Amino acid sequence: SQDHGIYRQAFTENDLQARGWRSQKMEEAGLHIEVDGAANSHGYLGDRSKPSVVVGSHIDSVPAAGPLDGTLGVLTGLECLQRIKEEGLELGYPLELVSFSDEEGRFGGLLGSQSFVGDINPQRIYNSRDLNGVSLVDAMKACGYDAIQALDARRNPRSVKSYLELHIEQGPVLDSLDVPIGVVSHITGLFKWSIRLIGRPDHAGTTPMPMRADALAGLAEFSMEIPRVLEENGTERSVATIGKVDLFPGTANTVPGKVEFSLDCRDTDSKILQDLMDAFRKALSAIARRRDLMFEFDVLSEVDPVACDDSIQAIIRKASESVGCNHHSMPSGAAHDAQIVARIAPVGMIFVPSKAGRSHSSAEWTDWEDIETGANVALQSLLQMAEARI
Ligand code: HGY
Ligand code: MN
Ligand code: MN
Repeated sequence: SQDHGIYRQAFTENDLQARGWRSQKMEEAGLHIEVDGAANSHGYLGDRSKPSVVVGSHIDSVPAAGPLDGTLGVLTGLECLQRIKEEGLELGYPLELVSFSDEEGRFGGLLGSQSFVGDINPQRIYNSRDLNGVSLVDAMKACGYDAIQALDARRNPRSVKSYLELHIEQGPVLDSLDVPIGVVSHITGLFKWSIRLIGRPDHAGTTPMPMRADALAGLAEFSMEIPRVLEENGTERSVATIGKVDLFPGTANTVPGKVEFSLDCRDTDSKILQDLMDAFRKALSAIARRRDLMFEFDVLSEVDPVACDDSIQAIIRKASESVGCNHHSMPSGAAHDAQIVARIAPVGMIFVPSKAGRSHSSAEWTDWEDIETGANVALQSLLQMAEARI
């Protein structure tokens, strides 16, 4: 693409191709492969009569993405299992690589891991549509999957011992500290809404300003309210983003009768998130009243913040020291499959630095030696978590 970004959104042709390549690499690594009803791909190593130590992430991307978000965790996980198999190491617990479907939220968000923990229902499956109106059912069907089977992807919690995810930081902290390993303490919560402000389409030339019900003017005012709402109800970690806007009818000489836009809001504290939801709803209703607009919104995703497991954090710190590198404890401002898996098992996350903190952009980059360090820390951590006999 001309922006040099990657377009591997869930259940697109690009995703399907990447899935094929990934399965081939998992086969070559000698893993036993299974694909569940949510099209999560699993690669097993060891005696499955015991609960698995799972290592995972996702290969689907946002539009115009970089090369590493998600994919780095799946491929370093694959590399670790391949090495462990080649060395013939004896494992106390089986290892399981999982590549989750639609982490990025073409259809709401974290679909694969939510299916894995049994957190989805037929209504979510049948109602999910992407921002262009394509249904999850149709998109999965085009890739050869039957969406309703996602209900069968639910794992017996007793079959998962623990979970580890290596991921790029996607922020500037490690790069600015020049520290190669982040030990994630907790993962942010979020809510994602699709909001509609509905006014009245009118002639741009004949309608006097005070008589307009201009939906875009309402959005502009709401966007300017965000800093105040965060200041009054949030913390220094709170963030809110309007990432996508559609105007209707979208012509130069018509007053916009309707706008549809996304709101993504995050914080690591559930109570704060609740306060921010209430405050944004109040702001929207005040603007709608003042401007003779109607407003409605759909909740696309609500994800609780989670704390990572202390003992896995300690394992990651020890693994970093065993490979002779510094580490830094930090929260994650991005959402991850790990926070969903945390509902059924203890989880840990390893961050590697993102150059200048860039991500969800073709500027996303991590130096090779940082990738190698991260993979080695993941390998040592997995050996500890699976109680390998070395
Ligand atoms: O939006 C996120 O935090 C993640 O990249 N899906
Ligand atoms: Mn990701
Ligand atoms: Mn992402």
